[in-house]
Amino acid sequence: MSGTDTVDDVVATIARSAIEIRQGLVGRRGKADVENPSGETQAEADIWADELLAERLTSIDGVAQYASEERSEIIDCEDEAYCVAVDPLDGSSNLKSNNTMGTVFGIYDEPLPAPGSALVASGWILYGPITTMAYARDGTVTKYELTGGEPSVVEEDVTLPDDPLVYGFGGRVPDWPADFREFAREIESDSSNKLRYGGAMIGDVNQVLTYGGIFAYPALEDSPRGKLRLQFEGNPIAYLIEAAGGRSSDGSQSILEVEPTDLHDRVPLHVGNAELIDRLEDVLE
Ligand code: FBP
Repeated sequence: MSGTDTVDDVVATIARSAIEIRQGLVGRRGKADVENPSGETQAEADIWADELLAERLTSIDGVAQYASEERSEIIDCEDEAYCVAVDPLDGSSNLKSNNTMGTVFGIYDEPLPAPGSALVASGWILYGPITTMAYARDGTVTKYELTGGEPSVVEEDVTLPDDPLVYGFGGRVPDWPADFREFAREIESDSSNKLRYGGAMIGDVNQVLTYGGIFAYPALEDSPRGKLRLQFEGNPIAYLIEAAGGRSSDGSQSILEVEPTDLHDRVPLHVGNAELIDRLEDVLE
């Protein structure tokens, strides 16, 4: 991870910056009184982490574009190769209560907005009791622990466990469409499944990667595209979960097949063990 090509340089830079981002959260837990392009009030830390990553990633040779959930416009660079999309702080509303958060990144080889099929690598940092990174490239997933020095590998060829254990579904239950509610009831009524929902997608998806299961932020009655953003959250998560042997779906197809129309498009997101996503698609048909 010391940097042999642009993709390695991007990932090494994000991994190094994550340690600083974690430390820099202290003193930046307040609201910034500004809205992001999706209309959500930003935390001071959202803006700070975005600026830090923008400055570092746009100065890497071979980075053509930087885009973030926290800014409306893409930053274009002079180089032409890879386009980096990040959610600098996923789940930043958890800052107030001091619960889990993450940083999500996707590295595309097409100009943004791009479909997930244009991803060459993706990953997430999890700010939990320790800082870890899950990283997918070339169809394999590796988990690292980050301490500030060289990332140390804790697990290679990570795959979802065969027997699913956990589930977490976002959005208010009364806002779920009837078919999703039916699917959720089916999952809940299986006594081998346990609820895990922490309000930061990365924390919840990381539980699925670790224990097997399903995470969804589905379409809602008054928001048919759900809440999560395709470029910054949906695609990177789907790419990694699929590389780990799982499936992703927007309800009818892999999230990686969804054609974007706008940088800040949302997508109904369902990821997890293939058999659960198959069942979900049957119910949502
Ligand atoms: P932010 O990145 O803006 O915090 O939003 C994304 C997110 O926080 C996800 O991480 C999480 O799954 C979801 O929103 C939680 O939403 P809700 O508060 O509706 O449960």
